Amino acid sequence: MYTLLSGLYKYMFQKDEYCVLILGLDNAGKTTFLEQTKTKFSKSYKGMNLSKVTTTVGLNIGTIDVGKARLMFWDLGGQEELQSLWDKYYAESHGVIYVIDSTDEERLSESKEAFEKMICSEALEGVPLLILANKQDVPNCLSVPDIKTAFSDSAPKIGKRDCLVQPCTALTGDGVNEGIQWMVKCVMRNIHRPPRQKDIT
Ligand SMILES: Nc1nc2c(ncn2[C@@H]2O[C@H](COP(=O)(O)OP(=O)(O)OP(=O)(O)O)[C@@H](O)[C@H]2O)c(=O)[nH]1
Ligand SMILES: [Mg+2]
Repeated sequence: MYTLLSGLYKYMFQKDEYCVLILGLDNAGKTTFLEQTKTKFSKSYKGMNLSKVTTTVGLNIGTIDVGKARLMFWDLGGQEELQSLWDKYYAESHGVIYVIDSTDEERLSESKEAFEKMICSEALEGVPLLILANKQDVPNCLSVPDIKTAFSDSAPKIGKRDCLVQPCTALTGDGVNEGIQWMVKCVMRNIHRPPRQKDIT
């Protein structure tokens, strides 16, 4: 009877846990996105004043529950000297959110370089990838089609993994819900896939 009840309790209340990395150049809006996500998805979280967000040296963490999934975010600093730390987290992650500053055309090629280096990592093979075209509130910013065109030759490296380019304004929350719901759907589906051939020993 105890086993039956504890099984039922686990089925009803236990969450599947997934780690999601938030990557991108410094100033892209990663920490603002994480704060906005926590505010939107955690009733008990009293959001911080987004104008107080400063550059990340190290990492910020955050957890949200969406249905049966618990997402644990690692928001890593994007400054050049911190990018070398990103790959230490790849093996543990179930999803990646890559944030692009749509107002910064000058640094778009730098962002693409960091992006390509990241997606070429074997440890991230098959991991769902959400690309956020952030700061869409700013007039004349790059649109999603602009960014897709600029990143078009990365497509073969992205391969068959799930990938979505989502317009987003982390400051106001526009596009945050859509991005998170997509990620939840992908990580949950991914975890139930059979292991990749090369993982079978
Ligand atoms: N207009 C506008 N500004 C934004 C948006 N999201 C973030 N910002 C601003 O962009 C700046 C950088 O935001 P952060 O969230 O600190 O950027 P980050 O990617 O975490 O940067 P690092 O921690 O240095 O890697 C801040 O001044 C934010 O207010 C947005 O959607 N629209
Ligand atoms: Mg930050």
